[in-house]
Amino acid sequence: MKKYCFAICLLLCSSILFGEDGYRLWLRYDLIDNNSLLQQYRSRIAAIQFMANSPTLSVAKQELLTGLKGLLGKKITEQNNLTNNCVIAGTPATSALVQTVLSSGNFNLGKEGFIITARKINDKSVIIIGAQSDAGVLYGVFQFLRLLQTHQSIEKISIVSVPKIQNRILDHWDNLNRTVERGYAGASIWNWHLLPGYIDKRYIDYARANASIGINGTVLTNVNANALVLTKQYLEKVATLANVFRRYGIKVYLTARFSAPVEMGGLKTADPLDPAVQDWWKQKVDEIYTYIPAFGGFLVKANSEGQPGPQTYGRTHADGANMLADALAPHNGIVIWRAFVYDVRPQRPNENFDSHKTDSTAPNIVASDRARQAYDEFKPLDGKFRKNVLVQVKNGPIDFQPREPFSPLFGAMHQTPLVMEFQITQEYLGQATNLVFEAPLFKECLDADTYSNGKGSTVARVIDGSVDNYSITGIAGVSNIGNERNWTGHPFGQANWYAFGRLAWDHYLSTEQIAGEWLRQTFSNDNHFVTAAKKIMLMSRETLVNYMTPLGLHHIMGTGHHYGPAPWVSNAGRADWNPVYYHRADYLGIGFDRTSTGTGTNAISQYAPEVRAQWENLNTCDEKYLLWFHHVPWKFKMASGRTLWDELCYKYYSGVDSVRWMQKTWNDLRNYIDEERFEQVKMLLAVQEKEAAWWRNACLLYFQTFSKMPIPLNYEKPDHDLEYYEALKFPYAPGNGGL
Ligand code: BDP
Repeated sequence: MKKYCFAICLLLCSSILFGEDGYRLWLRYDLIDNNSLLQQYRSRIAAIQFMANSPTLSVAKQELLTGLKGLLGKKITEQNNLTNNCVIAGTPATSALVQTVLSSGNFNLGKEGFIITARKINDKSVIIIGAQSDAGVLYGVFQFLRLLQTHQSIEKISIVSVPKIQNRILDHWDNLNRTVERGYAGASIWNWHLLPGYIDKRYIDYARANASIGINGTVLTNVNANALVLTKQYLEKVATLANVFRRYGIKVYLTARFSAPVEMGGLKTADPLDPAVQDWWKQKVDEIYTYIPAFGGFLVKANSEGQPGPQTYGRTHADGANMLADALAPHNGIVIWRAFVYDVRPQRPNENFDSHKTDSTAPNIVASDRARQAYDEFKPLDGKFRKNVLVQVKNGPIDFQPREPFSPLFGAMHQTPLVMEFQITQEYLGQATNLVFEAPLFKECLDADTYSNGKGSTVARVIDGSVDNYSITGIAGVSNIGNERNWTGHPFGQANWYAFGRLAWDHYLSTEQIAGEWLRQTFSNDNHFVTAAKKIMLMSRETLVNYMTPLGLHHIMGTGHHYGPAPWVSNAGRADWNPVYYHRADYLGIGFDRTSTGTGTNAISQYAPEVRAQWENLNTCDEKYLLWFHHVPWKFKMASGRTLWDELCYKYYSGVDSVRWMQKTWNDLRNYIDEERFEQVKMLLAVQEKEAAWWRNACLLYFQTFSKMPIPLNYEKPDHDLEYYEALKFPYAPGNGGL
């Protein structure tokens, strides 16, 4: 009996320890399940030669040993001599062979690049993982393990990989009380209360995961900043995290609350031109570097959504950024100043649009197109920032919507390095219940041509510095990580963290490749599984656009928590927080006229002529952006031959149909992966199907009150009336800050 209990306990423990709960992310390193490949790998990788004389090389070596042991199912020995089938890893400083190989070619690896190459040296077959820096070796090791995990041939391997963008950063919107603004995966992983004494294993696994995809920076705190993090008590905690992360090549950044000199320094002002304020920041920055010698710098949200900033004192964004930049410059720190601003022209409190008006020429439209504001404010400041200031721009001109055209700022700032800001957390993309693979959204923006310096000036080439020769470059993703066991809530949320890192390293990678790699490492290398699951991933973003905001609609979600549809809302605190401000449905039609015609806001003029030409004409505008740029009559004839109203119905219905297709496809995959994650995804897809139908029904019933046209009869009927949807309330929807 005792024996029996013991066996059960063992079984339970091992399933708890080794169950597929998602904790291991894409770094599972399970035994290669293809026998002939396993034999090939085993014979090719008999030993390693790896002199690890630094913290970074030590973790790289440890990772290589752990990974190989798991994947090959045997302990790998270490060799100091050149032996056959050895993997040799290092820098010119730690390995003479690496030095010889690197100096034999013109590799330009820079600070972080690496090579992986199969060579014959003195008759011995070896694989070299070489880099100029320790971090480069670490990235090379992870790439090598990725090749094995995804079952690639390593026989004639020859890879040279160099990141295209220098600063590849995760932005955490984590508060010091461990709530996460727009976080849907539990509490913040930073356990401030237990820091600095207690180092949670998660910090190490977080760093490993980031390093494995090339992320080299982390902003620990919310852009809606709390000055407390700049106090000694918190800096000690930050220092502990920074120490853990440094060996993985990751720098720590903090958000700086602009009013900190008043709030914590006891000064009367935070005016950036006041010498006492400048001095306060200088001293504060010097102090930070005593705790965190490799501190990256500050991320700042100023004069936006109630945050303090230089305009509070009649100064410009450049004045504010430059003050902080001067304090950071002696330490090689940088300032990342956000362009997400829309406070400058405060609107009258009751300036709302009455969407039931019979004409669409409401007053103040021109003055208050939020889509224009970042450009209007920042374009005049181009050239006025210090060398160590970067301006961080959200991918679209409004706010991380399911689809937006790229922000016009990407084509406008020739003298200021721009950082791309993507939102990985799915605030507007179904939060943690919807399966949405974001790589297609990221790529759509990165591949868009700004024409800012002739054809081919893509957004990606602007931010990687090749269009305007920026000397510093950056890309940031707002994190979707929390303390849920699987990090991201939805198991497929991990793919978005992964995709962000991979694209930040190399924006030329295709969405197919990223999805495939991730699936193989995270679930299975079975080709049938990968092909089917990849299809689900690749269609998921367009599917979501269809059931939420097709044809260029945007910002029609619930107030505050942003959960679910609420196109009817017209009473939010500011005009431009209201869905009716954005869709402008009336009896004539629907959409926001941003053209240069009399009724338009002329936001379109912020783009290069070649870009405008794609969107300016109602009859030729890319239909993806039709209602973003035009107010379109309900009976307007679309490319499909349908009226606009029928097309809108068609899109909403096809969005829901696609989710059903995703469900069906997933159900067929039961036998290919573990029960645990299969069931999780299955349940979440069922939730997603309900939410998709809810979006469709609520939006169409509401817009129908203007179009007065029927939902075509061949479609299933909405299961409730409009009043029902309008009455739904979600007081404790997550991610909204409130406790
Ligand atoms: C909006 C979020 C808000 C953020 C803001 C920002 O709803 O919580 O503070 O973006 O980026 O989308 O600053």
